[in-house]
Amino acid sequence: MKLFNRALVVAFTGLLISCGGKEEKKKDGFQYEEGSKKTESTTQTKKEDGVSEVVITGDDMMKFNLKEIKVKAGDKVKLTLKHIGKLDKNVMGHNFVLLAQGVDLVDFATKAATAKDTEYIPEGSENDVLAHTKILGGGETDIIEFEAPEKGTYQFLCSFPGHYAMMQGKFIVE
Ligand SMILES: [Cu+2]
Repeated sequence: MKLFNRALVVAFTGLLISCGGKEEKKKDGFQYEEGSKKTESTTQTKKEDGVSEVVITGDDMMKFNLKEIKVKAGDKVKLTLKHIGKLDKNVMGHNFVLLAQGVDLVDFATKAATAKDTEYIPEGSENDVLAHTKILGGGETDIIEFEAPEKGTYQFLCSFPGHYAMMQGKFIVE
């Protein structure tokens, strides 16, 4: 019985060590994904001369690869959205919408869902949206540049109808 317990402890420790090893690989904070593994991920930014570069992908499973994006205050943000799926934008369209602080994400997404003619950015929402890409279908990419807003935590989402529940995250300026 004692021996059995010991074996368990060893096995468990091994598990911890292997998990730790995996984390290690991400420590530069910049991980390239080519549709292989899914990430729960934290951030994908890189700083170069006052530019915070962000690459975020959306797929046919209605998912962004990032849940959290971090950029530096005062930087220009260069954000690339890639749709790595195959489905058409009328079926599985994705965009990236960064909301101003204090804007309710669900309220916004509900309004946006009926704004097909303006690519799901509701008319009159200029003050609610800090930045957004166009709607993309499978294989498409859009790149946008904007000034990082002031320090704080913001929310981002895909405003294609029904996607916000799965496709949202935090945009942190620090
Ligand atoms: Cu979407």
